[in-house]
Amino acid sequence: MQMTIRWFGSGFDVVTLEQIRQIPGVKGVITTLYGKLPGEVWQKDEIAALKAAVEAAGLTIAGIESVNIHDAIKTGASERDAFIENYITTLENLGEAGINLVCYNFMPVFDWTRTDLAKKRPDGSTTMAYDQSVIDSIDPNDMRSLLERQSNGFVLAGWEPERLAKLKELFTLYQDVDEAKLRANLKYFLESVMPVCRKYGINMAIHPDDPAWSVFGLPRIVKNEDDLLTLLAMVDDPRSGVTLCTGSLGTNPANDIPGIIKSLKGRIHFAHIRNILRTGPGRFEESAHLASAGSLDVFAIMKALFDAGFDGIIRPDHGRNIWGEKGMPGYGLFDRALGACYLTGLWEAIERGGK
Ligand code: DNO
Repeated sequence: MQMTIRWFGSGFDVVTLEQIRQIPGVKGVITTLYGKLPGEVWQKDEIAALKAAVEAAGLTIAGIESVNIHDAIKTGASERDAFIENYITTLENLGEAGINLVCYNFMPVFDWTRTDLAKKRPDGSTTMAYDQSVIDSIDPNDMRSLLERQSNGFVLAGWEPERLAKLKELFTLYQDVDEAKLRANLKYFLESVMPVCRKYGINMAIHPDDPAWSVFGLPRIVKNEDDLLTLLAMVDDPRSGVTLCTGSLGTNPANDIPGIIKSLKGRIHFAHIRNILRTGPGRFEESAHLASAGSLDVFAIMKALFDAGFDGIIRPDHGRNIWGEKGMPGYGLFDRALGACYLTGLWEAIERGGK
């Protein structure tokens, strides 16, 4: 198991590599070229500069989150082959640089969705929360302004303003895309990129839908164990795997995460571990990582990973905003550092306990 922290890059992240390096047990970062739009090629010199910055701080790049996928690929539009070519070139350039983990998602229009980015908790911290009744009562075109008002001036991961400026157009693009079509488009994409992944040993790790149900009537195909097993069988190559995101899958109480870990054995390339507190049907808020702080049994999750022989990359996921930090919602330093230590501690105890 390798513990990492997500870092958005100089100029985008207010958390520094120097701070990350001082978190016990963390030797690598999960990073990205944050300014890139889906569909653009990541050039070799840009990747080299990112790598040099991380390595100069005494860390390594453990993987990329995300190389985002252009909507033409997700919708199967006629320009998709050109964008897939670009994606392959990006993978080649990453592979040449020795980077071999790429997290991506296949969510239509919106990436992860929240309705409140700074919900006050009883202990005075703030956290991100979701309430389906808010989504049901607003026009999807208002989502952008709802989140931008609360984002402390940061661009949220996967919420590129350039794309969201064209929301109406995006919804039109997806109007004939149902789950079956989205799945077929994912298959087409994965089959196209597998040869380059095999060549460079790159693991593709799809991120589950967050929340794990349809939002604004859009199709969702990575919501539960059946979806995950279907997509793994559909392109049955060990290079095509999963990002086990507990906070996403855990939004649906029917998802038994330790059970899912067991059945995905060997195909989990990356794990995002965090806890959430379910506060009612279709409602949840992000809690501290501790098992006792939320609805997910984080100990049982780590134990299931250990028992499945997981030896991949983990990161703590969203943190609450604590100690007055002015951070990107979900991605401040303090609570994620606490999360990393807790998860590393659990792992150490499980590993030693087993001996
Ligand atoms: C949010 C993240 C997502 C995730 C992408 C993966 O915090 O979990 O933006 O990175 O869905 O492509």
